[in-house]
Amino acid sequence: MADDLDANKISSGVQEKLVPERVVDGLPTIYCFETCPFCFKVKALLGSRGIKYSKVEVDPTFKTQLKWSDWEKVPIFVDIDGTQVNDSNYILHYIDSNDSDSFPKLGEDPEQDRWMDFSNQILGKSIVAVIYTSYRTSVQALDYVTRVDKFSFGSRLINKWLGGFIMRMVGKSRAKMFDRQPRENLQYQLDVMSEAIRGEFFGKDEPNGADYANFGILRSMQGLNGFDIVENHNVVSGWYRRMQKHSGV
Ligand SMILES: N[C@@H](CCC(=O)N[C@@H](CS)C(=O)NCC(=O)O)C(=O)O
Repeated sequence: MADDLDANKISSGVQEKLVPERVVDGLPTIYCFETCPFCFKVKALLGSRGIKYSKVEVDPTFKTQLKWSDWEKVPIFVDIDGTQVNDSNYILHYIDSNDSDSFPKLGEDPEQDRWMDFSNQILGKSIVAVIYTSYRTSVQALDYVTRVDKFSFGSRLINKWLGGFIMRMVGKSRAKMFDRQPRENLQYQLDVMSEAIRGEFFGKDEPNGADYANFGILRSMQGLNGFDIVENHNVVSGWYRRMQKHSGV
């Protein structure tokens, strides 16, 4: 029972307990890693709505800046009244419903829900399989990540090599989830996804939750191994550019 209660405490979505002391400079605050795909989703939505926010960059090794939270992943969103929201797709819904309420809520539109799930369950895993497809590309990616994320100088080198090794293992396990080879699989998943981009966006004339969710995932790949697949895709490349313009991210 105590375990159940503990498990409930660290759930996705809006948390009961307010944490106003975690608001920085009186602005909505996002706790993130600079290169995290799930964080890009949230930054894209905030950017496209012109919402000013504070950003706390979490140190990926020790996650010191998250010690106050039972939820130990990024992103965490803290609204100006101290409302804590965990998990990227829930955060997108929370921000939208408090802003222009312009995309369907969770459970209102099965298509949007499906493609938001796709961003985490399929697309996120597909890009990992491509980025970390060999030791060379893994160390390259970790070199970038450890430069951009808030790694301490001392932990940079070890994270680059050890992280490169670990992520190569993760890449292998992600690749096993799919029948196709990593590059072909990503191309295939983009083909599948592009059938849902009806008009300019998933949300037709304006982006909805599925647009931010999938764009965020792909945005984290920019500059890394395999991004050429996105850039050269006949439908996704145009959509990606529209989302980038829309969000400024
Ligand atoms: N389902 C979560 C996944 C978040 C997630 O896995 N974030 C990673 C960073 S990209 C993380 O915080 N990893 C650290 C950890 O799990 O300890 C979401 O969509 O927000």
